[in-house]
Amino acid sequence: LNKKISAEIDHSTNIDLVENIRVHLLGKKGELTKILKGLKDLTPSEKPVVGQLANQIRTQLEAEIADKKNSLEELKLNAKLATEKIDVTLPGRSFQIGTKHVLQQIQDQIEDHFLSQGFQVMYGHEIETDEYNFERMNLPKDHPARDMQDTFYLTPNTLLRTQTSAMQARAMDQHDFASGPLKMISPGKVYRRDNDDATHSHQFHQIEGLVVGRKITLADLKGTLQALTNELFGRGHAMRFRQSYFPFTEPSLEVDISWNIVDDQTAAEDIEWIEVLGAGMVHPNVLKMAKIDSEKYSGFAFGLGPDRFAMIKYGIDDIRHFYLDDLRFLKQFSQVG
Ligand code: FA5
Repeated sequence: LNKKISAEIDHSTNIDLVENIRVHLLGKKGELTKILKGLKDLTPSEKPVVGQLANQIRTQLEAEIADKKNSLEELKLNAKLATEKIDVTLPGRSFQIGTKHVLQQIQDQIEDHFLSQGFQVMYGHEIETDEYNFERMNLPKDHPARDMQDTFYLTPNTLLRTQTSAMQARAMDQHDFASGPLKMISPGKVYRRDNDDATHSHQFHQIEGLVVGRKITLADLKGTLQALTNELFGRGHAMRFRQSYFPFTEPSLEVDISWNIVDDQTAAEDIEWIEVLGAGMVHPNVLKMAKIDSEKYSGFAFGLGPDRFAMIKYGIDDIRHFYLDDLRFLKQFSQVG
């Protein structure tokens, strides 16, 4: 029996077979177990002989089974390690890392500039009420100047904001003037039913600026805008102020920046201008609607188009490039900013 089983154990190729043998032999109804149980029926002289032999066989076979199990476990582990082997010399897989969109980079630069000048940054809502987008900006329901900004209405009183100026009144409502002047910028997306072309998009960005305090003048506005453009473009691009009209500012002006680099020698007709922002002194009606005493306080405001700033800064001739998600275009800006 013991030789036969030894051979069986030796030939077993997996742990289940070895376990089977163990159960057949040493389990509750196993052959050896039966012999051991049968000892009690033997004669006193047979008992010690058979008992000793059976126990010896049991010890031997148990050891063989344990050895076999160990070696089979080891084989299994080695096979597993072989298939899961990692070749650390293989080159790694590279991941595509996204970069900040060029428009976000320009917005960050402008925010940083104004933060350094003591302005706070306020983010508004793309869905606005007619009240804040128009009425509080001195544009009552039937005002003809509403046509200047063709609007996407959602309901008769809610719309996709056409200008970040909608944040002016919200900022004035929130500010405690006893604590000092209000100085804020408000960047974000705006929407208009404009026909898309090289310099117009139906969805674009604006950054509103608003300063309200004592003795704020047009000179402060000009200085603020000059400081921004100097920092953003260096001094090679010329800047000009033109008289304009907005219902919420008086006087109003628009600012153009030269597309090309110019100096004192450049002839006026060789300068290519692009309009980048509207601005002016806050209209007394706008202050009044915010319950601010227009005798005591004055302010300036501007609304600039960062998309156009980016076009000038990086020499991009078509605004639509920003919105087409062409990676060949976008990847060019992975290193700047
Ligand atoms: C306004 O939206 C005024 N809210 C600006 C303002 C604010 C004036 C505060 C006075 C005081 P305007 O419609 O001109 O104005 O737009 C301002 C700037 O947004 C433009 O100079 C231009 O840079 C940009 N812009 C306007 N329309 C588009 C468009 N369709 N696509 C891309 N940029 C545009």
